[in-house]
Amino acid sequence: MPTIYVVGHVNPDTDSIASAVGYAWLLRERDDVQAVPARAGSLNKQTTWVLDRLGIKPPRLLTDASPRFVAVSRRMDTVTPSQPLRDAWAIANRTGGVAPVVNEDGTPYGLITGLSLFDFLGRLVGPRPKGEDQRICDFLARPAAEACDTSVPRFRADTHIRDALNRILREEHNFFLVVDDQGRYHGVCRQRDLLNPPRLQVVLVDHNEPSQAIGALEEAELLEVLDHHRLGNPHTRAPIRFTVDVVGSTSTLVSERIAEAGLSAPPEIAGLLLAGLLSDTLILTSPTTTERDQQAAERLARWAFIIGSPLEGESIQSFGEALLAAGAGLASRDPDEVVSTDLKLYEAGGFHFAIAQAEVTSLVQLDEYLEAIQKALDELREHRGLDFAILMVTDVVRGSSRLVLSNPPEVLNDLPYPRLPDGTRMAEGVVSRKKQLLPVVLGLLE
Ligand SMILES: [Mn+2]
Repeated sequence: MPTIYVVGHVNPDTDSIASAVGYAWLLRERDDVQAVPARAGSLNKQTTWVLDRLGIKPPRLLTDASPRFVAVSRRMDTVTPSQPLRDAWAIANRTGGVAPVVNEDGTPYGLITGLSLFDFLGRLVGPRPKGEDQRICDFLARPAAEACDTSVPRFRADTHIRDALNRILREEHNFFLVVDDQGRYHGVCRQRDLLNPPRLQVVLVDHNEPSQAIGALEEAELLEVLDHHRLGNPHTRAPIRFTVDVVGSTSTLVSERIAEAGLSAPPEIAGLLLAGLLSDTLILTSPTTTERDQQAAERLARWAFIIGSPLEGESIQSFGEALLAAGAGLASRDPDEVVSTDLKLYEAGGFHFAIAQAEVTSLVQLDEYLEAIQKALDELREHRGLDFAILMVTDVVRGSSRLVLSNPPEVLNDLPYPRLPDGTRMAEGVVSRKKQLLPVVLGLLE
């Protein structure tokens, strides 16, 4: 059964991780498929805190969808160089003609193939007709090493096939050895599998724009999208399940799907989904919050706060406040981290730009760090080749933001937020990048 990766956007936030974990759980539970959650980057402070609080392991890192050697490597049985050729023969009979020879330390010695065997026979018999008198059983008793092709190219399991394609095409070999990062035997792969590797099966949650997705998404087989953002979706070859709904979090959509299937999430997963929901909606106060988010929060709380669970004794409010506090603040993170942790890239009106968001419990904090943060934002813009960048510093307690801008184009002079003496802009009542700031910026650019 192929693995289905459920993955959120790059610079993952809590909703992105929670919905990946929750939806992968639902796919396994409801559809009996091998779905695993993945993350498209390193975890932020808030998500790290909540995973720790719930005792959930971070999902595996998946930064791109381009197939690697591991996808086509087959772990065939092996012989040591000193084992008799007879043993290799037995293996080759089962593998379709090849037998890997592996040293005692786990590194590959080489490969026995039909060609290497004929080569060995040729050397054994030689030009002397008498050589032909040898008995088959003597021949099979010789060490496997003697009939082995030691020039078979080796590739690391985590190497992208795409990057090795030129070499593969130039090589005369039909089989290649795959090794792990220590150079130890991992398996054998066939040339024809390398030329047509299986596509990674991917479900996207909490985003649908390729610019926010893992790399080489076009090389994946996209199965489904489950999201609550504006459309910017990639083309697909076949029809897929595509859900973009106007709710406060993707975790809300996942919890609705779980309920629709007549299931209830285990307390830890319910707690994580609740965290995703409360994080995205700032404890159900953001203007993105809908009636469905309220209902989903109550349902998730019912599943998550049961006696004996890690969140026993919590309420939606107490858990939400602890969650937001865990990710907030500028003091404990260096400025590069503040401007890049929750960063989204966009393209509009001929501009490439980024909007980052950082949460604080008081906007006064910004004054102390403004200079360093402005510098980090300028560097980020330059480094990524962007036309401009905006950092939203959001006060999650009072529900307002201040905007730090880097190289804003002239059209952004018309932003409807008063300019403060330090050059930042005060956006009263603005907490949502998606629903409040982004539409305003797009409106000015287009
Ligand atoms: Mn979200």
